Amino acid sequence: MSYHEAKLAYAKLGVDTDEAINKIKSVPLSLHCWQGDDVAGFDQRGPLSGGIQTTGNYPGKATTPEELMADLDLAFKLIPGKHKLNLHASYAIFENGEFADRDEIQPKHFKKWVNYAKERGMGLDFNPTFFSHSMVKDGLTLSSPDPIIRQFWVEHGKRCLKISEYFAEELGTPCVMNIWIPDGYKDVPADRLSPRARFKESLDEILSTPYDKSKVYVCLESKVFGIGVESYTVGSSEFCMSYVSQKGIMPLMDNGHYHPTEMVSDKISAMLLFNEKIALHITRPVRWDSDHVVLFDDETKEIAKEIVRNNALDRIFIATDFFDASINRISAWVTGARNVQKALLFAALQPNKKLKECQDSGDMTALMVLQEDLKTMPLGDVWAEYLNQQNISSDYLESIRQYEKTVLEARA
Ligand code: RNT
Ligand code: ZN
Repeated sequence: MSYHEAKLAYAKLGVDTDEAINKIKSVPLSLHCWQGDDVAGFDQRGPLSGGIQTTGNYPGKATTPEELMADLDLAFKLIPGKHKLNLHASYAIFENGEFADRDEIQPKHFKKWVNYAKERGMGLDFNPTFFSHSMVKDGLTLSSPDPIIRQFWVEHGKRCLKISEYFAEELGTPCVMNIWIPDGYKDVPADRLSPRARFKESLDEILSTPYDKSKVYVCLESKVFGIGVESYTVGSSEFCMSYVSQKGIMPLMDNGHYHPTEMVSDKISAMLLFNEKIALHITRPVRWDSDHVVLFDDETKEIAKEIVRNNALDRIFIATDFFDASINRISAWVTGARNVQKALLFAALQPNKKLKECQDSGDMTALMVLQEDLKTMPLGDVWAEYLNQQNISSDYLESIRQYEKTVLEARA
């Protein structure tokens, strides 16, 4: 089918394909830097910790800032649209033998990233890194009973607020700063209250740092469990939801962070009624929070539908969060990000008014028939047209293979 025919087919349902393309073409995604190097970062050499895991050993992973930047460039080139880059504090860049620990990092350690972003006209988002570090004691950071540990991480959080503000000021785009801590227990704890009370106090302390709320949007990411942290997670959903609403900061929902039958797509509408803005980590949990590359699957589509049909594109910060070390990492970025975009386009192509009328008139029969029909509508042709308009080829494997041969394979 051609775009013209697809346009006619959608028009029969009352859907304008040009309008749909226009709606999604300027939606910025926050692309996570950590797919490029298996969440290693540049500030320490220890293993990845905190209950998250990368598996695989695909050759050519980025091990220096220059390599990561080059890989990101290719990914951004192959992803349509204009996006933000999402950095973790562990990606600080130290020069001339200098080093600053997490409780000492400063904006200057991210100057190269700011330059990178400036040169490409993109914004930056940020994340304090509360994992993969020797000051994580017994798996705990902000909730540790040890005041020295807690203080170290509170200071880290405060410094990250300053760095986020620096990003926003330098780039003229607000910076979303997401707080996620890995704290929890492998086995049944004796006291579930005190760690949460300490987490709350630590967060209060971090947020007592003055920062410009119009420039930095702080959010808090909840989680149900992690590897080695199966029985108890300090930053549970209830904790985080309650905390953000009390403090007027943003909730962040990662769709790998709930029980497998619980769906983030179903939570979005509820959160929109009580929060001006919300943030998402789009990932693909396979049986657990495995952070597989995002596919064009049912839940990704359902999440996109909730964003688009509730007119929430400007109220929801969409970030990607996955890390697969078993395939070409640039391809992982591009596949995952394109699938989020494709899902948004799919959502923008729904005859939402018609569907809603079926629901409101109680005609669930027609609703089911129509929803099933929509699954085989010519989305692919509209997607191809969108890529075409953006001057982007639908085939990205070739360019990635080329880069793999010339650049990745040359890396030791
Ligand atoms: C972990 C969280 C968190 C991390 C990143 C690296 O389960 O999803 O968002 O993936 O901060
Ligand atoms: Zn996440």
